[in-house]
Amino acid sequence: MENKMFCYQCQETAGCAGCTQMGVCGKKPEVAAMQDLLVYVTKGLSAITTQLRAEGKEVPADVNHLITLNLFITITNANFDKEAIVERIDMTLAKKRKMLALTDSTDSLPEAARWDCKGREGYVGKAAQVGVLSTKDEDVRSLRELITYGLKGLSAYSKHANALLEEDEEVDAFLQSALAKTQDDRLGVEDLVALALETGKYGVSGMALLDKANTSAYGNPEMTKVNIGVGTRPAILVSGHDLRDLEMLLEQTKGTGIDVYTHSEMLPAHYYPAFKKYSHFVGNYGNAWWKQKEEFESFNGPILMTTNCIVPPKDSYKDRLYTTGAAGYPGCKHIPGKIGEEKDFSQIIAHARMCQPPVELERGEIIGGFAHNQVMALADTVVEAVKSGAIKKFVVMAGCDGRAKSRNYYTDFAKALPNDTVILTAGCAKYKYNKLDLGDIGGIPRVLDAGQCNDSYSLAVIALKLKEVFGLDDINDLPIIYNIAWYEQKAVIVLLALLYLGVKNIHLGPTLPAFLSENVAKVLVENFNIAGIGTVEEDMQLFFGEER
Ligand code: SF4
Ligand code: SF3
Repeated sequence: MENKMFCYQCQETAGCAGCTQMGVCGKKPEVAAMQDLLVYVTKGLSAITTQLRAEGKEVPADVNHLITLNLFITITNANFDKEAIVERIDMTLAKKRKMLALTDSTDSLPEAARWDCKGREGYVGKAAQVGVLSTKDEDVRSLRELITYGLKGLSAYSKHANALLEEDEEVDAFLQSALAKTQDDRLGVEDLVALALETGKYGVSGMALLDKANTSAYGNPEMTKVNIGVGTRPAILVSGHDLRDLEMLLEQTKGTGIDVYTHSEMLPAHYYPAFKKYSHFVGNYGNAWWKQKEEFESFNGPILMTTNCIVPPKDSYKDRLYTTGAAGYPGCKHIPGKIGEEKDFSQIIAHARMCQPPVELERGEIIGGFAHNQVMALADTVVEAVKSGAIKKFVVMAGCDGRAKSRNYYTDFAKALPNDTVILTAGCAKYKYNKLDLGDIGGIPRVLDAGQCNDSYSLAVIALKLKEVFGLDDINDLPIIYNIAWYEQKAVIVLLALLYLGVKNIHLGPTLPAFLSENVAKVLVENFNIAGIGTVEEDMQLFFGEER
């Protein structure tokens, strides 16, 4: 069958090879085409800004923001709205024209930088020529996409930091130069492997920037019990990763009689001191993103998606689904607002007033808030527990959740872990085991949730601190196992960041990325000993063989 599209950027890609007729995520071929073109023109603009920097000229912050938001929009499950994507292409071409006029010479710029189209008529034709498969060499294609996906994740994290008025020009300059390099046919496999690792370095900087932005705005996450039951008032559900959006909504709902709940990746907002002052910030409703069809239905009130992951909504609640920022869905209301602007959520609040309160799914509490600052505060207890042998191993199980049945592995793996192990987690992967009541070791919970996927940064900080405390030369000598679940491109930047920090022996599942060619996978295996997962039984034997 002829390809109607080609996308293999996420773990659920069709047949572990590529979505060619329609996305497993629900992305339609015409949306995929416009995403391909948006990435292409963004790479073109990045080549121009990279040259401008080389010529000693300044690149305005709004151009940096345009580039990061463009990439963020193309992340899995972020934006399904073709019209919104086409508008971004229009804006990017307009900006590209302006920036191009500022360069001294256009001779060394790639085609993507020079391509232009005044009307929209040429978009479809061009999109068909610039997709993933336009790079013919399989290994070069694999590395270009690995880097591009890492940069998409980095863009998402940068965008959240920018929303809190934190900038890192070095990160933006690298991001744009790396995007430009994915258009440079002179770069071969070796150069691109080095660039992938350098992307990991900036992944650490990007996550550090966001950590600084979040903690300076809202305080350091602290050990917190989060209610998973419901109240009696009508409410708004907030999902995604953008804490600034949540803050604005909490302020605007104060005293209105409307409650606010988190869903999926917004759960960690409860760990920040600044959000605890809102008595109408009731708790977390439901589980990870892929359960939203049932959970948004029973929530009854409006839902605000601040980022990915959106599942194409059922008609029964589509009119209650609102998007903002990078998120979008055709037919769903989008709340606008630029960096530094106050968004107006009054429509959502008015909508909530007409709705029934949420239906109870469960009762009780879950515990979290173990980002670097909180863990450092407990460092003495943790180190003592390791020295005494009460804690034998830490298992990093960060990353993503997803709908594939094979992900039940992570629940079974968590259940099968020896009682003297502690899980370190971040991202929506936690929903596979955060309600299992795995108990504690001398008061230290056996599941330590640092927060969102970007808070994997905290896990790296904790590992580096432990290395120092135990006087080790190599981070790989720590009693830490890495068994990471991935789904979308934010997990790619987290992975590249860990590789940059020198972490070896990472197990990645439930399947290895389809975008890794055989040779590129081999490079990762040879240099970093990356591996997939086996059965729970096999992996228990592998990790704990003699100790069990
Ligand atoms: Fe397929 Fe994933 Fe791409 Fe969606 S994002 S089209 S599921 S590979
Ligand atoms: Fe989840 Fe999409 Fe990746 Fe931020 S919300 S971790 S999957």
